[in-house]
Amino acid sequence: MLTIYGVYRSRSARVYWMAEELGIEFRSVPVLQANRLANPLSPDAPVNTLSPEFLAINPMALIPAIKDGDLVLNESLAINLYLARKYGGDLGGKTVEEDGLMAMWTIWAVSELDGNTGKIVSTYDNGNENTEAGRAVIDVACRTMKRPLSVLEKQLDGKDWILGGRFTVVDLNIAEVLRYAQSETALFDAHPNIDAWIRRCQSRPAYLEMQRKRSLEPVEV
Ligand SMILES: N[C@@H](CCC(=O)N[C@@H](CS)C(=O)NCC(=O)O)C(=O)O
Repeated sequence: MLTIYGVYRSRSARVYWMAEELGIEFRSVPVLQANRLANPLSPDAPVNTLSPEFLAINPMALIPAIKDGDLVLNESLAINLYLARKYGGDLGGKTVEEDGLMAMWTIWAVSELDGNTGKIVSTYDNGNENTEAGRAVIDVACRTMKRPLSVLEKQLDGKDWILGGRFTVVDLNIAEVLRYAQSETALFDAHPNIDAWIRRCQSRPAYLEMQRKRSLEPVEV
């Protein structure tokens, strides 16, 4: 059975959403981010990204990670490409060409968006979105994403989904990366195709189920 290491309030949500889309049985092993704990190495700390048992799974000390049979993988979006290929049917590529496009869009999401959306979400999480310094971080992140977002906006012109005429792992991966910027509503107001598409992605039953489970997780630990 697939094992997912992580917590819903993290980039692991991407993998939990994928598992819900696939409808496969999975086991979730809670692993907290070490930076949410005052003393992650104390003997009574909950299992976290610096715990020796988790470092044996992912020496990068980051969630998510998965174990599927003998295979151990980390990197959320790569995990999803693997799950789509192995269990995904229409969620994965139907041809080698589609596989190529899925790899391209996913690597694009990591290299052009993820660092910036990560800065936006952490500025909001730290309550700094209205401070001068926080605003400056958000503005730079939004400016840096201008061209990539205009490319995605064009790609979605007249289309419900990014490629293949159906919802695929690429929609899921990019929607999850962009979710971290969703508090910055002006960004989405300026890109109506992206705005409509991300709402379509986020109204899927599997997404709502992931969010339901996420809402059961404590915000503070
Ligand atoms: N590129 C990695 C990034 C993973 C990552 O940054 N994970 C964060 C949680 S969202 C983490 O584990 N942080 C550990 C910590 O902050 O202590 C991926 O997409 O899987």
